[in-house]
Amino acid sequence: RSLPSASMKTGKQSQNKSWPGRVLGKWHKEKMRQTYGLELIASENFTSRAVLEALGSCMNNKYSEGYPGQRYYGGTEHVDELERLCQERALKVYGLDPEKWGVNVQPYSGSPANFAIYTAIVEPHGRIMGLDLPDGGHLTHGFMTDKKKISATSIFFESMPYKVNPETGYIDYDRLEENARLFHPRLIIAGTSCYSRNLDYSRLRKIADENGAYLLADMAHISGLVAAGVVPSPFEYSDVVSTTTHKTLRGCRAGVIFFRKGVRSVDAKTGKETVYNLESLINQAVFPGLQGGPHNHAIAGVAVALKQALTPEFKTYQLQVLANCSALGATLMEKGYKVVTGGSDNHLILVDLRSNGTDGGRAEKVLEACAIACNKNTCPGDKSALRPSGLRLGSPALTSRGLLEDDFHKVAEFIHRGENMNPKATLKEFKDELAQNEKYQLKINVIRKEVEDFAGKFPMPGLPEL
Ligand code: DSN
Repeated sequence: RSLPSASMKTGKQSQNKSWPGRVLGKWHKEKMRQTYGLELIASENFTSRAVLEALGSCMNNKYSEGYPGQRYYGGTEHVDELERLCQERALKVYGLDPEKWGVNVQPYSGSPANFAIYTAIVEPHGRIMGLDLPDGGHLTHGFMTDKKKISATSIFFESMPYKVNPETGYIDYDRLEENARLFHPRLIIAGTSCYSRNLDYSRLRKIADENGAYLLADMAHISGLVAAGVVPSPFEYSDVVSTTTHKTLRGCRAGVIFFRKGVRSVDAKTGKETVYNLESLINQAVFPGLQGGPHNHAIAGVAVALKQALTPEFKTYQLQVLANCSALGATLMEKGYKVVTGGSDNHLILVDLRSNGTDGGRAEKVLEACAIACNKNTCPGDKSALRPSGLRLGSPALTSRGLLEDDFHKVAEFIHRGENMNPKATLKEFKDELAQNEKYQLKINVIRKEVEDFAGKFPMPGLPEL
């Protein structure tokens, strides 16, 4: 594949001759951007044609508030079958015994899934502890600043974050343990949005138990890696597990909640058993608590993705995601970049640009101009979330296009060349230069053209034109 009319200034990509006679709409341009660019956003992926066909199916048309067998609408016999199939596959993919685990496949995405869990098991203004957003946590894990409660999860619940050690970049479990003893959380969240190391679920379970807290694992980023068994699974240690389905899992955008059933604990003295009641609490919180009709087309897409996750090819893919991420990190470190924690156990790395004299905002924009998509991110110890020092880079999407380690060495070269374009400039200086200096534009366009030629050689999963 080549992009004959590549020009970032005119957007002439939309006139590509390979789609003759079409009035190309916005999504065609987006398809071109995805095909001829390098997608390194760690939370993104390219889903399969089968998933997109399920997502675009007549399942979109059906209302079915309620759960299989207990709906508020008629004509639900097929969506009942679909939802049950999706539930069965979700349990099977993670090797869960249906006697001990249940699953809700209706959440619209990860944020509503997490809010439903809090609604179910944390009373209003109950206490939660999650990894702070600037340290690699997610908004929905209770994010707030000293000035403002940002996420609704910090408005309706009391949030005390835990942090990474700013020197090492690893989670400071000792401090979390100490703070939990003072804060007495109802829920501890083991989940990340930008953390390149495996979590110590056993330690988190111990801290939760000491405080009588539930442990929620939000495995959204790593759920594909967990499904393939290539990173540690959170299920053994967790009471509840949430995930999105479109990141490493490679499905369509949706959310899933797994919850424990059966005995929660046995009193050492009396032998009295306490039983989980998460099933009814969580199902009620999702519907009718927070959502209306389930998105049956999304449930269909998830069911297809889960079937794919059961194949040997899926495991090969996930192993390649890990290998590619290591290759990317290693090449960047060879070129003198600082990678937080010195590497990665999973699908992402965080590059700390402070020693390069630049920041993540400028770096993101330079790379965007070179057709490389990634995102700025705070690094451990950053003082301002508005001017983060790092870049988050992930391997799942490009691995779905068939790139291997050697290709990721080339991707690292492209990143390095882009970053070397006026590296000390601020974001504003870079934007001014790009807007006003024709020679500078030409230099960027040379890199962009090479990136487009390189990226265009790899196949793109999904529907051919859309
Ligand atoms: N916004 C996603 C991410 O980029 O990590 C998480 O929901």
